[in-house]
Amino acid sequence: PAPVLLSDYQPYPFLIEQVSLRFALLPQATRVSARLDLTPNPARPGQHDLRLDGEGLRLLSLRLGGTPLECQPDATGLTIPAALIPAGAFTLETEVEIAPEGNTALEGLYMSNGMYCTQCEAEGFRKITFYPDRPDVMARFRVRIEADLPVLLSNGNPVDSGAGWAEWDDPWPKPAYLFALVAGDLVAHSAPFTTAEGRKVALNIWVRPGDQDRCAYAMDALIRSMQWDETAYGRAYDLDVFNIVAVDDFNMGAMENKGLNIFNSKFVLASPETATDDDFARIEAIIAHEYFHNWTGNRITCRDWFQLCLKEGLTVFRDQQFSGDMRSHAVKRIEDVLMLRARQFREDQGPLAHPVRPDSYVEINNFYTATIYEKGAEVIGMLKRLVGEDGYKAALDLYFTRHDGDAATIEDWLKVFEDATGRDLTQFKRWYTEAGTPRLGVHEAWDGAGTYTLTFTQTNPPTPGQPDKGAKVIPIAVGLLNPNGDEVLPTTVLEMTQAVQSFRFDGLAARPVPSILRGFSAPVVLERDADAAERAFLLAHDTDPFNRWEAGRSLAKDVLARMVTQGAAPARGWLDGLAALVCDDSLDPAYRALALRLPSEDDMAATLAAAGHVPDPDRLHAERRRMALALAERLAPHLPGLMEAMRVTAPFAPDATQAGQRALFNACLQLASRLDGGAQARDAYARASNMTDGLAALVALLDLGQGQAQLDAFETRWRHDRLVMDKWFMLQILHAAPDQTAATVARLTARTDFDWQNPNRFRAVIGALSANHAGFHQADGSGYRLLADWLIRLDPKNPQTAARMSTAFETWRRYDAGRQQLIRAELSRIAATQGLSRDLGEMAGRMLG
Ligand code: HT7
Ligand code: ZN
Repeated sequence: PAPVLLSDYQPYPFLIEQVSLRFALLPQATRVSARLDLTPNPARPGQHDLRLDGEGLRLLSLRLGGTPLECQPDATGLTIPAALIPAGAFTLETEVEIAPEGNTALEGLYMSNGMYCTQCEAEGFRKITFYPDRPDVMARFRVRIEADLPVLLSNGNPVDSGAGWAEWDDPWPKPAYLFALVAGDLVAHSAPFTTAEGRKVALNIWVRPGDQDRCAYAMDALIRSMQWDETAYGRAYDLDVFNIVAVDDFNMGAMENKGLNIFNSKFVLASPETATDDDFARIEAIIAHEYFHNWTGNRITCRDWFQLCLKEGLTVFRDQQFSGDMRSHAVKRIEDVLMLRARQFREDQGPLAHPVRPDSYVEINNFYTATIYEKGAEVIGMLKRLVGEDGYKAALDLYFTRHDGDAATIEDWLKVFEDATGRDLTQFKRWYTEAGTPRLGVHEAWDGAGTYTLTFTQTNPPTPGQPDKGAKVIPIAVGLLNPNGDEVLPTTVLEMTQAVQSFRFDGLAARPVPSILRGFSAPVVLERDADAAERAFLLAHDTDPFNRWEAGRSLAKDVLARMVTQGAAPARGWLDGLAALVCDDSLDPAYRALALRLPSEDDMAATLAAAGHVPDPDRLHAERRRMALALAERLAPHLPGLMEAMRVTAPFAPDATQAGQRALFNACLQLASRLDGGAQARDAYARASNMTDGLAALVALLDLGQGQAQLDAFETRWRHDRLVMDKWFMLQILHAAPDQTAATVARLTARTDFDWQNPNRFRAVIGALSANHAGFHQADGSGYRLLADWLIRLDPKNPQTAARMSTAFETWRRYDAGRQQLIRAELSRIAATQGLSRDLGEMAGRMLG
């Protein structure tokens, strides 16, 4: 298929004043009647055909201005010739039939456990009715739902209802991708909320009967999100109801439909027995993210899908700020950077690299990526660092007043910053238009007489379709420490705009130790050949918590790299430095737990490849285990005391304090298990009263090649709980020995409860296969073959999920010729599959290059 190009954008020739929809819901034959009130769009003068998108719709009737019209749709929509269209305002009425029960792609109107639900972003509305399915067409929607079901929901405010029907009206014009409908046998967990403007809002979380006692945390997170957006951004909610529905079959995390958010049940339902601390934190973040979209995405939406980062980057940035405020900014920043490096840097370094604002796509669903979301958020973080708190606030206030009700662009976004702060952002815009992770080299000079100079060199590597790039604006936050560890220059943001640029610091008493890129002030790879002593010094003294952690991290990566490439022993300096940090009671336990986390095998493979080595996954796996053992031995004298101090005795609370204590306790348990043959982990599993502790103990056992009895007990207890069983499936694969991974997947996929058409179950199993680095990359190609087999099987049912999961292959260039050939063969086999979807076809094609 031909790509869609940003440069081809033209406004839609018609405006839609009002949409009236009527749904008569039946699993095999739902009738959708639509009435569109149209007028010509003054932004596109002249006579135009009326083109409506529509896919898989059986057209039953069509009327233009009340008169029946004979007009046959094609495979992608319906065209009404310009000659038939009256001047001025007119109406178009259609009636179509669709079959939600057979919709396994989970786009458009589909069914999940007897419940009707919708997913319209990005282009799902065209599977519901004929419509201009593009985000710049914004209209008011009125919806009538008819079904023999107790709960009938749509966007906006409820108007009226009776037995078997309900009507909804959304006063806010919106694009079709924000349309939603839910109908089912549901129960609500409800709470009232009054906005700062005095509006009384009914909050409801709708779930299947029996799940209502697992909604309290999501509701609490929603209320905190609503309050936070009022105080942090001055944004209040704008309808009388806010509904959230939990759905078991869902392609992504959640969807911000106006007034009717639809969530993957995994990101709503939680109790201490069923959800881990990480689950609670993720629920909080996703509830906040979807709620924040009400302003950044819904009130101000995107002109076209190339502008996706306008809403996603900004909303991720806002949810990151929120989570930092709710928990710990330092821990949140480290977690966000770990994720950015694991997912976005990996994307930027491979065949799928694309700019934060791409300029072409084949299938838009393939562009809901870490680059759009996470790098999109980083770019906003840089803007904020450059213009300061006040400039950021002024720009955001201007954005909301100037663009409320608009379908906006990245140019609009940058213009509000320019207008609010007087800055020229022409060069900064390259962050949006150029792909790739800049590499930042550092050279230091000390003149012996008080002047210290840092010279930075940026290189912007080529990416697919973008061989040459200009210099970027890079905010480099720097601090200087003197040799006794005192800070002589507090954090200062240097603004790099040239390819090579020097910054001078005068009046220093001694040669300082630099702390560069504090808080990870820009999404770049810092290439600094600091020696181990300097890193150990920063690990002990840096006042910037991110860079302190980063010093330990880079030390650990150096140590592991030397173990892998030179057969070195785990370095004493790293072990001692880490031990001192972990035993420092003045530090947040969550932070200490993060410091104990070893670099992942995937991260190490990327690092080794960037340094010119060919990573050997088996060796990496073995050396990482040896590293963990050395750490366990070094910390052995401290582990009992640490575990005692971190033991939570109070009743379970999913807050940051308790979660931090559990994280450090369980990190220590993990290490202790390497020394005691699993005795403490067995005991911890037997005593665990919450999922966090239970799973941590189970993982410790699985890593020792034990835990079968515990897995069996777990299964017996949770076999009827889908979400909990997803964890059971996933853990066994994630922690399988490399040569056992494919066999474990084969055993688990043969079970009758491997419901592969449920995206959560599919991701739990097949996603875990590719996340087990050494297992996936077995030299015999068994991991690659298994993944390809399952993608080919899933694709006809659910192309979106199949395409997303194919990204496991994106790193193929890192590995040896044998593995490269095996992966390419699997990608070619996928690409050659008859009837392959546009989604998976595009991904396979791009990865093959
Ligand atoms: N805006 C949403 C992105 C999305 C999506 C969600 C669920 C299923 C399919 C989807 N396609 C795109 C979610 C978000 O970013 O908040
Ligand atoms: Zn989003």
